[in-house]
Amino acid sequence: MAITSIKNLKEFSTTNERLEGAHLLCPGCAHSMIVRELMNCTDDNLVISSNTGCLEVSTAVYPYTSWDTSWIHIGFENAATAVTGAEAMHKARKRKGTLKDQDAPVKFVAFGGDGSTYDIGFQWLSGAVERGHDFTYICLDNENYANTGGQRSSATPIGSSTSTAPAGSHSYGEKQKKKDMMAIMAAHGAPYVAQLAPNKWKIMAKGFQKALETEGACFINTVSACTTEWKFDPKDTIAVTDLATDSLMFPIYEIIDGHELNILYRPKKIISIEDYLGAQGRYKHLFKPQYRHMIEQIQKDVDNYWTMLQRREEARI
Ligand SMILES: Cc1ncc(C[n+]2csc(CCOP(=O)(O)OP(=O)(O)O)c2C)c(N)n1
Ligand code: SF4
Ligand SMILES: [Mg+2]
Repeated sequence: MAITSIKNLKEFSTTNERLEGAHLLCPGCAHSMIVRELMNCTDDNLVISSNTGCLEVSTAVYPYTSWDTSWIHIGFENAATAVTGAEAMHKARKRKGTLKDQDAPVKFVAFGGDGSTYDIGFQWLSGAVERGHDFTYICLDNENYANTGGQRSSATPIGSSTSTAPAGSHSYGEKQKKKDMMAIMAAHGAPYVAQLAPNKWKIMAKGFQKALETEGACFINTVSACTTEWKFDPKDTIAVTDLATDSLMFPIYEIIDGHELNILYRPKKIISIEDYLGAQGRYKHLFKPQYRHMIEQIQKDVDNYWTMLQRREEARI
């Protein structure tokens, strides 16, 4: 694989412009940062699929497109299916010798939101990973169905207020805990699974490169801060993402071959979950006296998860 150098941010971020500006994502949306980072980390040809969601509707408004690469838009369920179909065809044509350039390196990548990844496209993603196609699936996890008005998904964290699980005088908002997609994908035996965040851009680029280099089905969950539904100022996207990684609400780690767990980022100073929640309007109600106990519960859950990750890393099982 032709890897782009990741020594210098300015150089890295301008080397390979394959997602053009003038798209219609909200100012401050992290989706485009993550997509651009993926495209900048390799010089290989890319075949990309995106299902319906904010990324797709905002980057392909007929007759325009922001995608300067092969790009397939497909139904909400099928980002994994579409790109793995292309991968299977490429493999077959390579075997038969019918490609125009037999040796041109090509990588296959699917982008899906959490609504499609954790819920509506889950079965298709599971099938594609189980079949072992050579592709990378990247979930843009903003913890809600943003494109259709901020409904809860199974990635929505407990205590968050959404349009279908609103907080009010009788409810603290979402009642279910977030689905552990990393564990589920690792349990498929995927050769490479990682959780990454755009504020830690070098770690993210290295993780993307590792996934692209690894043969087989790789899964990456990325934290994608959503200014509109998380309710913070668009200029604060990276600051809020810093709070997400440094409070360990989004720990950064990888799992190799379904079992070898490595923590990729250890905050110098772990900040309180209260600081992360307090920076976003979707958690505002938790600071009222009747719901403060939820902040303690969330902190406990985050602490327990971090302890589990550290034990698994140490155990080297
Ligand atoms: C089968 C199906 N169900 C529902 C929809 C409507 N729909 C389109 S985009 C969307 C929300 C997408 O949420 P997510 O996947 O999390 O991406 P985001 O917009 O948050 O980036 C929904 C529900 C659809 N297009 N197809
Ligand atoms: S609603 Fe959220 S995910 Fe959608 S474009 Fe705006 S900031 Fe991005
Ligand atoms: Mg979403």
